[in-house]
Amino acid sequence: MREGSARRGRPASAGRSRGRMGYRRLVYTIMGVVNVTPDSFSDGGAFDDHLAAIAHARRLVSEGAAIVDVGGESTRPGADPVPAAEELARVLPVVEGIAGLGLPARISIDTMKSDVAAAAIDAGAGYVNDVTAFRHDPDLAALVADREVDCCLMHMLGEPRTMQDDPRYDDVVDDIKAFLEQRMKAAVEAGVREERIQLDPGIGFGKTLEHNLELLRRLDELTALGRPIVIGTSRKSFLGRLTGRDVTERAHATAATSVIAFERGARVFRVHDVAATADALAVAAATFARWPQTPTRTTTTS
Ligand code: HH2
Repeated sequence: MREGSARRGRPASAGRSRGRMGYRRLVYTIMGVVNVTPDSFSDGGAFDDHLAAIAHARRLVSEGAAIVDVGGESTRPGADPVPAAEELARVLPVVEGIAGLGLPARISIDTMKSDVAAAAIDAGAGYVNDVTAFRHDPDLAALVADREVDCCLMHMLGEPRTMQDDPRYDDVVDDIKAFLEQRMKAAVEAGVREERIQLDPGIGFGKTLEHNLELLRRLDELTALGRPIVIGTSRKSFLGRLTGRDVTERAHATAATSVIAFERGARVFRVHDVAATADALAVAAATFARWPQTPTRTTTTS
Protein backbone atom coordinates (compact mmCIF):
# COMPACT_ATOMS: atom_id res chain seq x y z
CA MET A 1 0.00 0.00 0.00
CA ARG A 2 1.14 3.48 -0.63
CA GLU A 3 0.81 6.27 1.82
CA GLY A 4 -2.53 8.02 1.78
CA SER A 5 -3.80 11.31 0.55
CA ALA A 6 -3.44 14.21 2.93
CA ARG A 7 -6.89 15.38 2.07
CA ARG A 8 -9.40 14.78 4.83
CA GLY A 9 -11.99 12.17 4.13
CA ARG A 10 -10.06 10.80 1.19
CA PRO A 11 -8.82 7.24 1.15
CA ALA A 12 -5.25 6.24 0.50
CA SER A 13 -6.31 5.19 -2.98
CA ALA A 14 -7.45 8.75 -3.71
CA GLY A 15 -3.80 9.61 -3.98
CA ARG A 16 -3.44 7.28 -6.90
CA SER A 17 -6.22 8.64 -9.10
CA ARG A 18 -5.50 11.33 -11.61
CA GLY A 19 -7.65 14.32 -10.85
CA ARG A 20 -7.52 17.92 -11.96
CA MET A 21 -4.22 18.33 -10.15
CA GLY A 22 -2.69 15.17 -11.57
CA TYR A 23 -1.20 12.65 -9.18
CA ARG A 24 -1.36 13.92 -5.64
CA ARG A 25 1.68 13.68 -3.45
CA LEU A 26 1.02 11.06 -0.86
CA VAL A 27 1.55 12.39 2.63
CA TYR A 28 -0.12 10.35 5.37
CA THR A 29 -2.79 7.80 6.14
CA ILE A 30 -5.12 7.61 9.11
CA MET A 31 -6.05 4.10 10.22
CA GLY A 32 -9.25 4.16 12.29
CA VAL A 33 -9.66 1.49 14.98
CA VAL A 34 -12.73 -0.75 14.99
CA ASN A 35 -12.46 -3.12 17.94
CA VAL A 36 -15.04 -5.91 18.00
CA THR A 37 -14.08 -7.15 21.45
CA PRO A 38 -15.61 -7.20 24.93
CA ASP A 39 -12.31 -6.25 26.58
CA SER A 40 -10.21 -3.79 24.55
CA PHE A 41 -8.50 -1.32 26.82
CA SER A 42 -10.33 1.81 25.71
CA ASP A 43 -13.45 0.76 23.82
CA GLY A 44 -14.07 -2.84 24.93
CA GLY A 45 -17.75 -3.71 24.52
CA ALA A 46 -18.59 -0.49 22.67
CA PHE A 47 -18.78 -2.16 19.26
CA ASP A 48 -19.25 -5.84 19.96
CA ASP A 49 -22.61 -5.54 18.25
CA HIS A 50 -21.76 -6.07 14.58
CA LEU A 51 -24.04 -3.35 13.25
CA ALA A 52 -22.59 -0.84 15.71
CA ALA A 53 -19.08 -1.76 14.56
CA ILE A 54 -20.00 -1.34 10.89
CA ALA A 55 -21.64 2.02 11.58
CA HIS A 56 -18.56 3.06 13.54
CA ALA A 57 -16.33 2.22 10.57
CA ARG A 58 -18.51 4.36 8.33
CA ARG A 59 -18.19 7.24 10.75
CA LEU A 60 -14.39 6.91 11.01
CA VAL A 61 -14.10 7.01 7.23
CA SER A 62 -16.31 10.12 7.06
CA GLU A 63 -13.92 11.71 9.57
CA GLY A 64 -10.83 10.98 7.50
CA ALA A 65 -9.75 7.37 7.96
CA ALA A 66 -8.32 5.84 4.79
CA ILE A 67 -7.97 2.43 6.45
CA VAL A 68 -10.24 0.83 9.03
CA ASP A 69 -8.49 -1.69 11.25
CA VAL A 70 -10.88 -4.40 12.46
CA GLY A 71 -9.73 -6.39 15.50
CA GLY A 72 -11.33 -9.23 17.45
CA GLU A 73 -8.67 -9.95 20.05
CA SER A 74 -7.47 -7.46 22.63
CA THR A 75 -3.71 -7.16 23.03
CA ARG A 76 -3.89 -4.92 26.09
CA PRO A 77 -1.40 -5.74 28.85
CA GLY A 78 -2.59 -8.86 30.66
CA ALA A 79 -5.03 -9.93 27.91
CA ASP A 80 -5.68 -13.63 27.46
CA PRO A 81 -5.53 -15.17 23.96
CA VAL A 82 -8.81 -15.65 22.06
CA PRO A 83 -9.42 -18.90 20.09
CA ALA A 84 -9.50 -18.45 16.30
CA ALA A 85 -13.15 -19.52 16.01
CA GLU A 86 -14.23 -16.89 18.53
CA GLU A 87 -12.13 -14.20 16.89
CA LEU A 88 -13.56 -15.08 13.48
CA ALA A 89 -17.14 -14.95 14.77
CA ARG A 90 -16.41 -11.43 16.02
CA VAL A 91 -14.66 -9.93 13.02
CA LEU A 92 -15.94 -11.68 9.91
CA PRO A 93 -19.49 -10.23 9.85
CA VAL A 94 -17.96 -6.80 10.45
CA VAL A 95 -15.41 -7.08 7.63
CA GLU A 96 -18.19 -8.34 5.32
CA GLY A 97 -20.50 -5.52 6.39
CA ILE A 98 -17.87 -2.82 5.88
CA ALA A 99 -16.90 -4.26 2.49
CA GLY A 100 -20.57 -4.23 1.53
CA LEU A 101 -20.80 -0.51 2.19
CA GLY A 102 -18.25 0.22 -0.53
CA LEU A 103 -16.60 2.90 1.59
CA PRO A 104 -13.66 4.83 0.12
CA ALA A 105 -11.28 3.11 2.53
CA ARG A 106 -9.30 -0.08 2.80
CA ILE A 107 -10.04 -2.74 5.38
CA SER A 108 -7.26 -3.99 7.63
CA ILE A 109 -7.55 -7.10 9.77
CA ASP A 110 -5.76 -6.80 13.10
CA THR A 111 -4.87 -10.40 13.82
CA MET A 112 -1.94 -12.69 14.52
CA LYS A 113 -3.69 -15.79 13.10
CA SER A 114 -3.56 -16.91 9.48
CA ASP A 115 -7.02 -18.54 9.58
CA VAL A 116 -8.59 -15.28 10.68
CA ALA A 117 -6.61 -13.25 8.16
CA ALA A 118 -7.48 -15.64 5.30
CA ALA A 119 -11.21 -15.36 5.95
CA ALA A 120 -11.00 -11.58 6.34
CA ILE A 121 -9.09 -11.28 3.04
CA ASP A 122 -11.77 -13.40 1.35
CA ALA A 123 -14.34 -10.99 2.77
CA GLY A 124 -12.58 -7.89 1.46
CA ALA A 125 -9.63 -7.01 3.71
CA GLY A 126 -6.51 -5.86 1.88
CA TYR A 127 -4.14 -5.27 4.78
CA VAL A 128 -2.96 -7.51 7.63
CA ASN A 129 -1.91 -5.81 10.85
CA ASP A 130 0.05 -8.33 12.94
CA VAL A 131 1.27 -7.14 16.33
CA THR A 132 3.59 -10.16 16.46
CA ALA A 133 5.25 -9.44 13.09
CA PHE A 134 4.59 -13.00 11.85
CA ARG A 135 6.21 -14.60 14.91
CA HIS A 136 3.02 -16.06 16.40
CA ASP A 137 1.91 -17.77 13.18
CA PRO A 138 4.60 -18.17 10.53
CA ASP A 139 1.90 -19.19 7.99
CA LEU A 140 0.68 -15.62 8.06
CA ALA A 141 3.71 -14.42 6.09
CA ALA A 142 3.03 -16.95 3.32
CA LEU A 143 -0.63 -15.94 3.26
CA VAL A 144 0.22 -12.25 2.91
CA ALA A 145 2.65 -13.16 0.13
CA ASP A 146 0.21 -15.42 -1.73
CA ARG A 147 -2.76 -13.08 -1.48
CA GLU A 148 -0.64 -10.06 -2.32
CA VAL A 149 -1.99 -7.88 0.47
CA ASP A 150 -0.19 -5.23 2.48
CA CYS A 151 0.95 -5.77 6.03
CA CYS A 152 2.14 -4.05 9.17
CA LEU A 153 4.88 -5.72 11.21
CA MET A 154 4.94 -4.46 14.79
CA HIS A 155 7.44 -4.77 17.61
CA MET A 156 6.28 -6.27 20.88
CA LEU A 157 8.53 -7.39 23.73
CA GLY A 158 7.23 -10.76 24.96
CA GLU A 159 3.50 -11.34 24.81
CA PRO A 160 0.50 -9.31 26.00
CA ARG A 161 0.06 -11.28 29.24
CA THR A 162 3.51 -10.36 30.51
CA MET A 163 4.90 -7.62 28.29
CA GLN A 164 4.65 -4.82 30.85
CA ASP A 165 6.57 -6.77 33.53
CA ASP A 166 9.73 -4.69 33.78
CA PRO A 167 10.59 -4.29 30.05
CA ARG A 168 14.29 -3.62 29.38
CA TYR A 169 16.38 -2.73 26.34
CA ASP A 170 20.04 -1.96 25.71
CA ASP A 171 18.88 0.99 23.61
CA VAL A 172 15.17 0.98 22.91
CA VAL A 173 15.42 2.55 19.44
CA ASP A 174 18.43 0.55 18.26
CA ASP A 175 16.94 -2.71 19.57
CA ILE A 176 13.58 -2.11 17.92
CA LYS A 177 15.19 -1.01 14.68
CA ALA A 178 17.21 -4.25 14.56
CA PHE A 179 14.08 -6.27 15.34
CA LEU A 180 12.03 -4.62 12.58
CA GLU A 181 14.84 -5.06 10.10
CA GLN A 182 15.08 -8.75 10.96
CA ARG A 183 11.29 -9.26 10.73
CA MET A 184 11.15 -7.46 7.41
CA LYS A 185 13.93 -9.74 6.12
CA ALA A 186 12.01 -12.82 7.33
CA ALA A 187 8.84 -11.59 5.62
CA VAL A 188 10.67 -10.98 2.35
CA GLU A 189 12.24 -14.44 2.58
CA ALA A 190 8.71 -15.84 2.96
CA GLY A 191 7.76 -14.15 -0.31
CA VAL A 192 6.25 -10.84 0.85
CA ARG A 193 7.21 -8.03 -1.48
CA GLU A 194 9.08 -5.31 0.38
CA GLU A 195 6.78 -2.58 -0.94
CA ARG A 196 3.90 -4.38 0.80
CA ILE A 197 5.49 -3.96 4.25
CA GLN A 198 4.96 -1.22 6.82
CA LEU A 199 6.72 -1.14 10.19
CA ASP A 200 5.54 -0.16 13.67
CA PRO A 201 7.64 0.27 16.84
CA GLY A 202 4.67 -0.90 18.95
CA ILE A 203 4.10 1.94 21.38
CA GLY A 204 3.04 0.48 24.74
CA PHE A 205 3.88 -3.12 23.83
CA GLY A 206 6.53 -3.96 26.43
CA LYS A 207 7.61 -0.35 26.97
CA THR A 208 7.80 1.97 29.92
CA LEU A 209 6.67 5.59 29.74
CA GLU A 210 10.27 6.64 29.07
CA HIS A 211 10.68 3.98 26.34
CA ASN A 212 7.58 5.32 24.57
CA LEU A 213 8.81 8.91 24.76
CA GLU A 214 12.28 7.96 23.60
CA LEU A 215 10.78 6.15 20.60
CA LEU A 216 8.71 9.19 19.67
CA ARG A 217 11.68 11.50 20.13
CA ARG A 218 13.95 9.38 17.91
CA LEU A 219 11.36 8.00 15.49
CA ASP A 220 13.27 9.47 12.55
CA GLU A 221 15.94 6.80 13.11
CA LEU A 222 13.41 4.12 12.10
CA THR A 223 12.66 5.80 8.77
CA ALA A 224 16.15 4.65 7.70
CA LEU A 225 14.58 1.20 7.30
CA GLY A 226 13.03 2.55 4.12
CA ARG A 227 9.45 1.52 4.76
CA PRO A 228 6.46 3.59 5.96
CA ILE A 229 6.36 3.85 9.74
CA VAL A 230 3.03 3.14 11.43
CA ILE A 231 2.46 4.63 14.87
CA GLY A 232 -0.20 3.70 17.43
CA THR A 233 -0.21 5.95 20.47
CA SER A 234 -3.98 6.25 20.60
CA ARG A 235 -5.41 6.60 24.13
CA LYS A 236 -2.56 4.51 25.54
CA SER A 237 -1.77 4.47 29.23
CA PHE A 238 1.42 6.54 28.96
CA LEU A 239 -0.80 9.41 27.78
CA GLY A 240 -2.97 8.89 30.84
CA ARG A 241 0.11 9.06 33.02
CA LEU A 242 1.23 12.30 31.38
CA THR A 243 -2.16 14.05 31.39
CA GLY A 244 -4.01 12.41 34.26
CA ARG A 245 -6.90 11.77 31.89
CA ASP A 246 -9.16 8.75 31.70
CA VAL A 247 -8.88 6.46 28.70
CA THR A 248 -11.72 8.02 26.68
CA GLU A 249 -10.38 11.54 27.24
CA ARG A 250 -7.02 11.15 25.53
CA ALA A 251 -7.88 12.38 22.01
CA HIS A 252 -5.95 15.63 22.47
CA ALA A 253 -2.89 13.87 23.80
CA THR A 254 -3.13 11.36 20.95
CA ALA A 255 -3.27 14.20 18.43
CA ALA A 256 -0.19 15.78 20.01
CA THR A 257 1.81 12.55 19.68
CA SER A 258 0.57 12.12 16.10
CA VAL A 259 1.98 15.53 15.21
CA ILE A 260 5.30 14.73 16.88
CA ALA A 261 5.46 11.39 15.08
CA PHE A 262 4.54 12.97 11.74
CA GLU A 263 7.31 15.52 12.10
CA ARG A 264 9.74 12.67 12.75
CA GLY A 265 8.64 10.71 9.70
CA ALA A 266 5.70 8.47 10.69
CA ARG A 267 3.16 8.21 7.88
CA VAL A 268 0.40 5.90 9.11
CA PHE A 269 -1.53 6.80 12.28
CA ARG A 270 -3.63 4.17 14.02
CA VAL A 271 -6.18 6.04 16.13
CA HIS A 272 -9.58 5.72 17.76
CA ASP A 273 -10.42 9.44 17.59
CA VAL A 274 -10.04 10.03 13.87
CA ALA A 275 -11.52 13.54 13.67
CA ALA A 276 -9.10 15.00 16.21
CA THR A 277 -6.02 13.45 14.62
CA ALA A 278 -7.22 14.39 11.10
CA ASP A 279 -7.33 18.06 12.12
CA ALA A 280 -3.96 17.88 13.86
CA LEU A 281 -2.29 16.18 10.89
CA ALA A 282 -3.85 18.61 8.40
CA VAL A 283 -2.10 21.43 10.26
CA ALA A 284 1.12 19.44 10.69
CA ALA A 285 1.26 18.48 7.00
CA ALA A 286 0.72 22.08 5.90
CA THR A 287 3.49 23.19 8.25
CA PHE A 288 6.13 20.52 7.91
CA ALA A 289 5.44 19.05 4.48
CA ARG A 290 4.27 22.34 2.92
CA TRP A 291 1.14 20.50 1.94
CA PRO A 292 -1.64 23.02 1.40
CA GLN A 293 -4.86 21.76 2.87
CA THR A 294 -8.35 22.40 1.63
CA PRO A 295 -10.94 20.99 4.01
CA THR A 296 -13.52 18.75 2.38
CA ARG A 297 -16.16 20.22 4.69
CA THR A 298 -16.61 23.23 6.92
CA THR A 299 -18.41 23.41 10.23
CA THR A 300 -19.84 26.38 12.07
CA THR A 301 -20.87 26.77 15.67
CA SER A 302 -24.00 28.81 16.16
N1 HH2 B 1 -2.07 -1.11 19.27
C1 HH2 B 1 -3.12 -1.90 19.62
C2 HH2 B 1 -3.59 -2.88 18.76
N2 HH2 B 1 -3.06 -3.05 17.54
N3 HH2 B 1 -1.50 -2.43 15.90
C3 HH2 B 1 -0.47 -1.66 15.50
N4 HH2 B 1 0.06 -1.82 14.29
N5 HH2 B 1 0.06 -0.69 16.33
C4 HH2 B 1 -0.42 -0.47 17.57
O1 HH2 B 1 0.11 0.41 18.29
C5 HH2 B 1 -1.52 -1.27 18.02
C6 HH2 B 1 -2.03 -2.26 17.14
C7 HH2 B 1 -3.74 -1.69 20.97
O2 HH2 B 1 -4.83 -0.79 20.86
P1 HH2 B 1 -6.36 -1.25 20.84
O3 HH2 B 1 -6.65 -2.07 19.61
O4 HH2 B 1 -7.24 -0.08 20.99
O5 HH2 B 1 -6.53 -2.09 22.14
P2 HH2 B 1 -6.75 -3.63 22.39
O6 HH2 B 1 -5.53 -4.34 21.96
O7 HH2 B 1 -7.01 -3.72 23.88
O8 HH2 B 1 -7.95 -4.08 21.58
